[in-house]
Amino acid sequence: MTGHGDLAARTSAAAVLARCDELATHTDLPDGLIQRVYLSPEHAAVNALAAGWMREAGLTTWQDAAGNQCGRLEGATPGLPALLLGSHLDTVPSAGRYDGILGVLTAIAVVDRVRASGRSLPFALEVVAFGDEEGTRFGTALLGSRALAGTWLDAWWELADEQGIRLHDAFETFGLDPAAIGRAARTSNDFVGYLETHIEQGPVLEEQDRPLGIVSSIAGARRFQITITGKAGHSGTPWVHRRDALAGASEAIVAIERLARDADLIATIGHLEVFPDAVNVIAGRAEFSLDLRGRFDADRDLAWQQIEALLAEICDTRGLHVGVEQTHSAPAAHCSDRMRGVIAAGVRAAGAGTADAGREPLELLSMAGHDAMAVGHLTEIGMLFVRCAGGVSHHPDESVTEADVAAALDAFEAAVLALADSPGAMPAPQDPA
Ligand code: HGY
Ligand code: MN
Ligand code: MN
Repeated sequence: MTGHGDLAARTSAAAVLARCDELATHTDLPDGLIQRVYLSPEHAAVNALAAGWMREAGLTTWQDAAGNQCGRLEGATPGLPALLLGSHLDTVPSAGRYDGILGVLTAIAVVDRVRASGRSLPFALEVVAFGDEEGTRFGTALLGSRALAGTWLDAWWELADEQGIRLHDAFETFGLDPAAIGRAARTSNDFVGYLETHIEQGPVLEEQDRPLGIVSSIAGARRFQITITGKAGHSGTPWVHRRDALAGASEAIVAIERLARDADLIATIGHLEVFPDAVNVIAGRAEFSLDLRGRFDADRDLAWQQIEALLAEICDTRGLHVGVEQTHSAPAAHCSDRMRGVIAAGVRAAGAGTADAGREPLELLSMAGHDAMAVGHLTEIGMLFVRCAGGVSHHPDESVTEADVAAALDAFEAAVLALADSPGAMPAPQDPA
């Protein structure tokens, strides 16, 4: 097929969903489960696929110095600042197939549509497929988008994965030069803004019977590795002589959950490891992760101080020792009025003629973190949320409907054109935050 039919076939919701399915086959897990981590062979494979689809859409492509897959379509004149569109292609273990991936493919499809329409925009369009939004391999998140934002920390080179492979060495194995990481950094003058489409990863849109929503802000997250140390011993040891690290960690975990609920925050302990981990041995050491997030950083940080005091109290009472290492911190990010406005215009345009026509678009907080948090250091950010069944994410049951993806494609395209049509479509470059 050539011509418009070919374009429609490439930029339809069905085509985007088929590409999500193709990307899902690039995994390091068996039995149809999905895991794709930063700087892995699977990461290289999906970068190559995305690059091919970007080129089909008319973009010139490159892989940046951090392993992000990038593409660019010039605007009315060459060299203009770009509207950056994108999301991430890495996943959590046993992931769904839309978290991040839908945003990358929506961006490519919308650039394809704009190019084919012949519209010349007052800015270039760039698409980025970030390589490490989740941070599950090396512990700290947003590595790809922080490299692009110029906020990379050299201390990260010593981070190691479960096999003990350092980030520095993983870079070289992937074919990247750690010394060149600075070349991935862009400046505020390179962009007029950043727009990201992402599944909601929450139940609100479904509860409100809406296919799409506008993100108002993104909750800031801090992650910790907490180690409770006691004394391993025979399971027949009398109570008075026991210093049970797992019992102490368990009491702390339940207390952290209660404190977070009361403070309207979200706390997740997703990882727990016990040593020596035997049925008839008192645990000498328990290590667990804590992911703490909230709408406002100050509330989250106050809660963390309370959690530290609570850990000390539990350990004092039980004769245990506690060690804490912060592994990740990202401040809350607010979507700008301008970008929320163009996303709203897109949602209205997509809703025209449907049951959503005339309904004021819904704005909602994202408790999930996103690359937009890092890109917000450079330029204004906006996000379009897409309904996902039951709000389920970070799970194989993650799912979206073709109709909602079609609405998202139309809304995202309309948002890009709304920015192009807005007065002063090229906002003054922002000073880095
Ligand atoms: O952790 C998060 O919220 C995101 O899915 N990485
Ligand atoms: Mn995720
Ligand atoms: Mn994501």
